[in-house]
Amino acid sequence: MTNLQIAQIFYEIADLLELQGIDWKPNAYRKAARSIEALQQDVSEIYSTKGFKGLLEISGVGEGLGKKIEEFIETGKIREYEKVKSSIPEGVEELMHVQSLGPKKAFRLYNELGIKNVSQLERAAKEGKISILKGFGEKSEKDILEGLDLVRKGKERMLLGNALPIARQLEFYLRKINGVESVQVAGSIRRRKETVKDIDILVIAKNPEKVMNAFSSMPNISKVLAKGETKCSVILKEGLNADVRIVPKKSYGAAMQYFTGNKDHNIIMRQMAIKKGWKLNEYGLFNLKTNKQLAGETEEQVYKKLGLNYIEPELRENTDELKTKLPKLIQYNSIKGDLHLHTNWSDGNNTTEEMVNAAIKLGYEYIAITDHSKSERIANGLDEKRLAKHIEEIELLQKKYPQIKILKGAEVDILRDGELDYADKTLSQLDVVVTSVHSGFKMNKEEMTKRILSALDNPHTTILGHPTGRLINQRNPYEVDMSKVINSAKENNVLLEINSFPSRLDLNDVNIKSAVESGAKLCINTDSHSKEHLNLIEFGIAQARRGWAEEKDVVNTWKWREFERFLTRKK
Ligand code: DGT
Ligand code: CA
Ligand code: ZN
Repeated sequence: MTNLQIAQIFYEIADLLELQGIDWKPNAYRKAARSIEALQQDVSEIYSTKGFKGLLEISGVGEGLGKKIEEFIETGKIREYEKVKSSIPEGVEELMHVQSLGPKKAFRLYNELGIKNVSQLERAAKEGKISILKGFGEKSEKDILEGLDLVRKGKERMLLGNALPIARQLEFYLRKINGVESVQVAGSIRRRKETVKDIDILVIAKNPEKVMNAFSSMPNISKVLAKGETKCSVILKEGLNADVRIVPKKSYGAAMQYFTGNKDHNIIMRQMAIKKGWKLNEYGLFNLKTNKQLAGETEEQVYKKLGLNYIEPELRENTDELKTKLPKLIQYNSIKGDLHLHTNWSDGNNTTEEMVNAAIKLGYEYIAITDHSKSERIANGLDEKRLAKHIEEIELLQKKYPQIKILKGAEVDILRDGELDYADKTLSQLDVVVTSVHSGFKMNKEEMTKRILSALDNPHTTILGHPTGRLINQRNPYEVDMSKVINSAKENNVLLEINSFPSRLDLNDVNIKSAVESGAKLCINTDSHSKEHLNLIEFGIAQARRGWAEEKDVVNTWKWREFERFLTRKK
C-alpha cells in the first residue's frame, strides 16, 4: 500500500523544491507522481516481482527517481525528502496550494510577513496585511480566503481517485485472513462519490477477533482510534480513516444497504418500511409486531420486499431514484475509445506510439491524440508547424497499427474572446477538436458563457473539454450558464466531456443528469498525460452513472462505425 504514500512524498518534494526557486526538477517529481498514483498495481508488488527494472517501466521514472522508490520500499523513508523538508518550516508548503498564490507568492508571504501556515495566512488576509504588499491587492485577499476554504475542505475529504485504490487494497488484505467469508467496501466509496471522508468496510467472518487484530496491525496505519469486538477504526498513513465492522451473515444485505447510504436515501427507505408497519435498520427489515425478520441477508431482498427494483449504489443519493423509473446505466466495460490523450509532444509523459500501444492493450477500437495548442506555452503547446509534423507521425502510426483507429486531434484553447487557438484552415485537418478553457477563469458569467458558446458554434469543435474548469479541492468552477451550454452543445452536435481525471470529474453528476435530460451527447475521456492514466476511465464512468447516463448518451461506448457516422455527420 505504497503508491499514494510515494506519490504524496514526490508531490511534496516537488513543492518544496519549487518554493526554493529550483526549476525543472519539481516537474520531474510531479510527472512520476502522477503516474504512480494512477498505477493499477502497488509499486512494492511491481518491485518484488520485477525488481528495479519494473520500476523503470513506470512512465516518468528514471534511474534517480527509481532509486528513491526503492529506498522507500526498503526503508519506509526517502532521505532526500527529509532533507528538503528540514530546509523550510512545516506549513509553508501548504500555502502554495492556496488558489491564486503558487510558490513565488507563498514564499514572499513567508519571507516578508513571516507567515508560516494557513491559519496565519487567514489572519493576515482578514486583517488586511496582505493587500498592502506590492503585487497583492484587496482582490488577492478575497481570493486567498476563498482558496483557504477549499484547502480546508480538501483536508476533510480525499479524492475518490486516491481513496478507492486504498480501499481495494484493504479489501484484498482482509479477504486473505482465515475465516473471512466476505468483504465489501460500503459508504461514499461504494457510491463512487467524487470525494470521501473515510473508508467503510463490512466483513462476514467466523473469527472476528482475528480480523480485528489483523486490521489494527496493518503496515500503513498511523493510529488505532478504537478497537472492539466487532468494530475497528484507524487512521491510515495516507491521511484518511478506515472503519471495519463485522456483521452477522443474516444481516449482511441490510448492513450493506445501511452503510452504503447515503443518509437521505436511507431515511426515505425507512419511512417506506414504517408505512408498511415494518422497521428497517442495519440488522434487517423486521415486522414491528412480531419482530420477525422479513429481509436482510441480501440488499436485493431488502429493496424487493419494499416493492423496489435493486438500485445501483451510484444512484443512491436521494435524487429521484426512489420515485421514478431507473435508467439502464452505462456499464464499466462499455468504453470503446478515449478521445482526449496527451503525448510528450506537449506535456504528456509518453510518446504517441506508447499511448497507442496502451490503448490497444485495453482493447479500444479508436483513440484521439489531442495535444495542447500553441497558447499553452508552459505545456509546450504545438504551433502549426509542429502540429503538421505530429499529424504526419500519427498517419505513420496508423499504417503500423491498423487494429486501432488513431484520430488526429488537438486540445485547442478557447481564447478570451471566444476564438480558437488555431485558424479554421488548421482545424479542418483534424478529426477531433477538443476545445477547452485553460486561462482567464475569472470572467463574469455572461462573458464566460458567450466565450464558450462561441467555441461551440465553431463547426470544427467536436468536444467541449472539462466544461466547468473546476479542480476539486483546489479551484471552483468558473461561472457559466450551464443550461445554455448544454442546449448549444445539443444544437451544434458538440460532445460534452466527462473528464475522468480524479481532480476534475468535470462535468459533475448534477450537470451530467441535466445534459442527459436535455438530450445532449456526452463522451467520457481520461485526459491522460501518461499511459497509466488510461485506467482512470473508471472514474469518468462512475460519474456518468451517478449522472444517470446510459450508453446511448455516451458516444464513445459506440462501436467505431457508429461513432464514425457521428463524426461525419458533424462535418
Ligand atoms: P462520507 O462523508 O464520504 O464518509 O460519506 P458516507 O456516506 O460514507 O457517510 P458516513 O461514513 O458518515 O456513513 C456511512 C453510511 O452510514 C451513510 O452513507 C449512511 C449511513 N448513516 C450514517 N449515519 C446515519 C444516520 O444518522 N442515519 C441513517 N439512516 N444512516 C446513516
Ligand atoms: Ca464514509
Ligand atoms: Zn487535456
